[in-house]
Order: sequence, then structure tokens, then C-alpha cells
Amino acid sequence: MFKKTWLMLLTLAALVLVLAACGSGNKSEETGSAVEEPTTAANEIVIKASNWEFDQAEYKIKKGEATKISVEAKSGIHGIEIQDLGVKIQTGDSEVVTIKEPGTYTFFCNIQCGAGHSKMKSTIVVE
Ligand SMILES: [Cu+2]
Repeated sequence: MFKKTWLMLLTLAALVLVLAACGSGNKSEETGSAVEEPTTAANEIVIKASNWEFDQAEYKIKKGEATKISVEAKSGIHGIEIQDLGVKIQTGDSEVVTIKEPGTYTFFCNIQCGAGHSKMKSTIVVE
């Protein structure tokens, strides 16, 4: 009787160890870069760039929600860089970001596109 109980306890202990190992394995996969990179997102904004402006003065994003940011060029070649987030997206490209901190994030064109390059800036408003 005593021996059987002991065996069961040992088996249980082994099981707990295995489960704990699996659990920590999953966790390490979740940690990583601050910007999440799923391929789909419920929200999307399209930033249209031309020589030498972005089509809106501000683009709105909901905080904590995955949002796909696409950059299209109507003329010239441009890109955006959101320095506070470490995000860079070139024309024809997109990136899914989840921004947790509400605020106003300024971004600039990060490609030397010509005479009006320095005027190319806009904001992403997270609320
Ligand atoms: Cu530029």
C-alpha cells in the first residue's frame, strides 16, 4: 500500500516536471521583438507618399491592436521611418505593428527623394 502511493507520487512529480519544461518552452517563443509580426491584422492604414508629401497629416491607430501599415508611392520613391518605434517601411511594403502606448508618433521619409525630402513628415496618432 505504502509503496504504491510512493510510486504514484513519483509519477506525478515526473509529470509536473515535464509539463513545466513544456510551459517554459512556449514562453521563450513568445518573448522577442517589441514589434509583433503576424501576417494578418484586423486594422490597416495606407500611407500614400508623393513628391513631396504624405497624403494625411495624421493617421490614426488604436492602441494595443495589430495594425498593418502599408506605404504606397503615387510619385517618386519614398519610405517611412517611425524612429520612436524602430519601424522602417519602404514603398510597396508593409509591416504589422501593435503599439501599446498611446501618443503621437512622428515619422519621416527615410529615402533621399529629392528637393522636398526634408518636408516629408507626418504623424501616427495612437489612441
Ligand atoms: Cu524622401
